[in-house]
This record gives sequence, C-alpha cells and structure tokens, in this order.
Amino acid sequence: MRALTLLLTALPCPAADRPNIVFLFSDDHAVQSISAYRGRFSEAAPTPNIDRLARQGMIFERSYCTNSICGPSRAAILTGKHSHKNGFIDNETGRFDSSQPTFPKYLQRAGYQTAIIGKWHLTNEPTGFDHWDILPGQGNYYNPDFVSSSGTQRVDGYCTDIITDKALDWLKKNSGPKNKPFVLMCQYKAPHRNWMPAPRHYNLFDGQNLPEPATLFDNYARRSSTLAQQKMSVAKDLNWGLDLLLPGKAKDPRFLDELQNHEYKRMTPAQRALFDSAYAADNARLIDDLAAGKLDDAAVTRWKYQRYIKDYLRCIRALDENIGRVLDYLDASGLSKNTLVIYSSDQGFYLGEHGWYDKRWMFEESLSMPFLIRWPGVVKPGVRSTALIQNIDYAPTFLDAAGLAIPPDMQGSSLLPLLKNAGEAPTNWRKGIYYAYSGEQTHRVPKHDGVRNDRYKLFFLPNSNEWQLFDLKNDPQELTSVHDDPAYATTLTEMKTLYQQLRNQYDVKPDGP
Ligand code: SGN
Ligand code: CA
Repeated sequence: MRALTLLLTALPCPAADRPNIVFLFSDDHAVQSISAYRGRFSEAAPTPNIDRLARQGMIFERSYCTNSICGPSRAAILTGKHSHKNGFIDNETGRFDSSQPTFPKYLQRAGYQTAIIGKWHLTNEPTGFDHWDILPGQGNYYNPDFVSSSGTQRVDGYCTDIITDKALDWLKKNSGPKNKPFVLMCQYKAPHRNWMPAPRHYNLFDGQNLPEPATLFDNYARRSSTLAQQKMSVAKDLNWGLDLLLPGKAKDPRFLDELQNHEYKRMTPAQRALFDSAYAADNARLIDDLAAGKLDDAAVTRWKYQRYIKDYLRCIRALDENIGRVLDYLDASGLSKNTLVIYSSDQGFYLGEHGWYDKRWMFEESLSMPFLIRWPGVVKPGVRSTALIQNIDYAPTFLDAAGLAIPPDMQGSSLLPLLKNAGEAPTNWRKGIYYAYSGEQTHRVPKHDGVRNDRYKLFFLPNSNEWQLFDLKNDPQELTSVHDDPAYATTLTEMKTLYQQLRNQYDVKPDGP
C-alpha cells in the first residue's frame, strides 16, 4: 500500500487534475503580525483568515526572501532565480527584463489561464498573463488607479477591497467547469507604507496600548556600527505627515518635517471628513501634550510607535478580511478542492524591532516571508514545517504542481517533496539559504550578503569589510555578533564555507552580486 502511494505521488498530475493556483500576496507583511506565526499581536490583532490557511494547510516557519525589497522579491518569484540572475537587483535602478522566462509564461504555454491583479511594481507591463489589471508603481490606498491593456482607470474605494472585487470578478468569469486551469495572482498593496487604513478600521485599537518589541530602544552595541547609520528609525525617521498622519506642521522641533500625506489628496470630501474626525482628537492631545512639555523623547518615540503599529495593523485587518472573502468564494464555488492557495508577502518588515520600520537588512524580521499553503488531498492540514525555503522555490513548485518539468536554470527547488511529506525536507534539501541586498540610497542600509542555516546567520558588509555572525538559538533577537568570539571560531569557519559554497552554486561574482 505504501509503495503504491509512493508510486502514485511520484507520477505527474494528469491534465484534467492539474490544480488551479491562487497566489494571495501582500506587500511588507511581517510574520510578527500574523497570529498563525504566533506573533506578538496574536491576541490584540489576530488574522483569522490567514490562520485558516495554516489550519487547513501547512505553514512554513523558516521561509525567506533572497533580497528584502519589493521589485527584487517579485522578480525572484516569477523567475525562480536570485536577483543577480534575473537582473532585477534593486528598486532604484532596476528594470525587469520582461522577455525572460517566468512561471506564468511556462504555465500559459502548458494551457493555463494566467491573471495578475493588483500590485506588480516591476517597471514594465506584465508579460505572460492573459489578464492583467495592475496598480501603477506603488499604487494608492484611496481611489486607486489601475492600469490594464485598455488604459488607466481610477476606481473609487479602498485598494484592498477593490483588488479583491476584481479578483472575484475574474474568478466568476473564468473558473467554470469548462474553463482551463488557472493561476491567479492577487497582489495587495497593503500593508505598505504609508499605512492608510480603510475608513471602517480607523478606530480599531483606539484606547489600547499595543505590545512593544523588546528592542524598540536598541542601542546597536555589539554589532557593526553601520546599524546605527540607517534612516529607518521609528524615533527619528517616521514623517509626521506621511507616516504618522498628522495634518500640517506643528510648532515643535520634534515635528521633523512637513511631508504631506499624498493619500489625503486623493480622498473624496466624504472620505476626508471621516479621516479627519477619526484622528483629530488624538492628534490634538499629542500637540497639546508636546506644547505643555509633558512628553520626553522616549514618550514621543512610544507615541510614534503606537500610531505606526496601529495603522499598520489596521491595514492588515482589511487585508485579512479580504483574504477571507477569497477563501469563502473558493469554498462556495467548489473550487477549493482542486486549488492550491498560497499566502505570502514580498518580504518581512520591522515593527519597531531594533527601533526600526522598513526592511532590507538580513535580520530575521525582514528576511522572513510568510508562507502558508493549502492544497486539499496533497498538503496535510495543520502542519508546521521548519524546512528552509525561499521565494525562488515558488516558480519550480508551481511548475511541478502542474506536472511540468522544471527548467535547469531555475535556482529554486520544488516544494512538492516537502508538501507531500508533512513538511519534512528530503535529505538532499538545502542546508542554508543565500541572501543579497545591493544597498540603496533610500533608508541607507549598506550592501551585504550572507547565509543562514538552521541555527546561524553570517553576513558580510563589503563597504566596511565586516563579518557579522549570529547564533539564532542563543540570541534570537540578533543583538550580539559573535564573529570575533573565540568560542565561535569553528562556526565562523563553517559558515564561511557555506557562504562560499552557496555563492558558487548560485554563480555569484567574486565581488558580490
Ligand atoms: C518607498 C517607501 C520606502 C520603502 C520603499 C520600497 N517610501 O520608497 O519606505 O522602503 O518604497 O518599498 S514612501 O515614502 O514612498 O512610502 S518596496 O516595498 O517597494 O520595496
Ligand atoms: Ca515590499
């Protein structure tokens, strides 16, 4: 019986059984804010619909990006290749070579319908899609524009809701019994900066004090001095207008700037009225307290953190509700049973850890990507996998699931062996992941690349010629680099060997990607 099961699972899927793929994807959604990941907001801000996927499918606890920014992560997903191979290395100068092979192109050629709705952010028009309806660039939360082959159209409403409306419309028209199998990429803008909630969530968390990370006031000791040089600190770099949603400029030196909230300008008068009344009382109290000298610097940082995190989590509330709408539709239409559903996000994010917002560093919070997958009959429900997976694995997984051969130049590996084996990695599975960030002007995080295995993380900062080594078991918050600690000399050598091996395997140039 066991032999028969093994034989059956090894055979490619017959054409009629080829699964549909619904790829639910968001932007900057940190695992710390997903209750299925047991993040610190599990009680105050649960994500019941994303959690449904964990209950009915598998959750990967060690899921990582190759390069912790938007365009590069998306390019890695589409191509199954690291940034230096697919050519999209950074958001500032990157152009996506849309003539290169991608998984939607392979699936389309094999008879799949392919659709992308929502945030694309890869500079060129999408190729390999029968249907595309995307946000231009970063897109907007309020009354967003959408670009499709028939031009640009502004749609009234809240972006997360609209993307779902469009995805459900597409499903209703294209997923009947007579239709071909499909891959639908439903890609949300939320919860990307600037964190603008839906009006129905403005008052969520009012009067609550949400948990702070232990490292909100990190002093960056015992690590590279470059950590202190970034421009992504909650205390210093969040803009009062853009990020913290205060209108105008107050007369206090700690109101650093007057960067306006561009979403406000897009609102209808009715939306503005709701927004103004929702935030007015808290804003007025802050301004009065500042004027009365009641808040020291730490208290201002704490206020900023609360405002930031509440708006971020409010954006996630709409996201989670909308994921629920898609899952409900898949259930009600009967599609669920032959549809592989994934939830992921382009990279993680700092929710105050190390005093930061944003991403880019190879530390756990921004290296991690949520990855949950439901596939009835293949993926055992309720499994938590600790296998090391990366976004370059998605393309080979989709091709494998559709019964297609995986092109040898794809650098990721199909997850099917893990999916079919309760999340256990086969013995020849990767022993570490490789990461590379090229160093953009925005937020001033320096270039670095490195490796992470089950327990340790090593990365190299070429500009300052420094190694950083972290023992994730003894120091999960990554507060001490042990690269020069004699007790870790052997580990350092082993990790440098892994670094070299992976750079060779992925064909990284000697001076880096
Ligand atoms: C914008 C944001 C940055 C963010 C980048 C990249 N600034 O530039 O904070 O790091 O996008 O994000 S904002 O003032 O425009 O909000 S990414 O997700 O596209 O990589
Ligand atoms: Ca992003």
